[in-house]
Amino acid sequence: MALSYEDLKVNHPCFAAGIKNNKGRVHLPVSPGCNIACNFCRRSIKDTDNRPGVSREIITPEEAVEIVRRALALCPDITVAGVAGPGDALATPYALQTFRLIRREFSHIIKCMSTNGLLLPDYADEVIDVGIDSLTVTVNAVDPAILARICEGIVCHGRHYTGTEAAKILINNQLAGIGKVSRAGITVKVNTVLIPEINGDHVAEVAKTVAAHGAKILNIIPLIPQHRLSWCSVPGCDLLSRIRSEAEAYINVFRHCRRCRADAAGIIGGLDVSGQLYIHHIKAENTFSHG
Ligand code: CLF
Ligand code: SF4
Repeated sequence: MALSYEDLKVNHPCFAAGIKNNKGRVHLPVSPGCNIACNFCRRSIKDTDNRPGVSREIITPEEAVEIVRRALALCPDITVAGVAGPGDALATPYALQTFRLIRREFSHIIKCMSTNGLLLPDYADEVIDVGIDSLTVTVNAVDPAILARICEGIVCHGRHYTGTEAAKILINNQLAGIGKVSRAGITVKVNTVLIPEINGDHVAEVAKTVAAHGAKILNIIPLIPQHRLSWCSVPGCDLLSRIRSEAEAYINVFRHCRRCRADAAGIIGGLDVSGQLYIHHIKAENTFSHG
């Protein structure tokens, strides 16, 4: 049985609407590939950038079990094992394989997964079956004309779609998937990347729509302008605060997001043990995480 939203508020660092709870998380970068093309996404393997989509390395599900063991020894306040990229958790089978192994070894840890939701209707039964406690779906618009400006295209069941055709499929699948896992008792968080020039006036509509489909909490993440959206502006504190307040009319709002890397580990905004866990490769910058 998945943990209740009330339990997650106390024990999961990203589900505490209001006061921070100072619990930790370890991200397991097991998901290299993606099946959609967000215009702001720039994934990379490096150790410098602090943003989603960046990881020092990609690990196997078996290696992930060992990483969780070491993370708990380094930071006993870690309560959550999460998969947040660097690609999409459902585009490859490794995230679900990882959670099956973790459930066997660490019965107490909260299992958290983040996805773009394209394949959620296909995999909802498996998500429920592996015992995911908290699921994040990134929904950047619920209007196909707006989403088509944020996401260039998708690949679904072997076919490539672009424009509003792609956006309609993605929105339908996200909302159907959110409904299905919510009805099974899994707490759903929605992440929305706030892009002032594109979806700034649309976030309240996203909040209203995802709440109606069962999502419990919304995390509005300010855009890091890069890749094909490098022309957009960084949302200011006033705008972010106003839009979070508007959304709060429909759904709980999470305000402590730190736009974690795909290999983040430790306390959000506090003790960081990721450098001691993921030491294999390259040097890097700060990027996008799915959390
Ligand atoms: Fe990781 Fe995301 Fe789970 Fe949290 S992060 S998969 S829900 S355990 Fe948290 Fe980081 Fe923000 Fe994500 S602060 S980027 S919301
Ligand atoms: Fe895929 Fe996430 Fe990048 Fe979008 S932001 S293209 S869903 S990895």
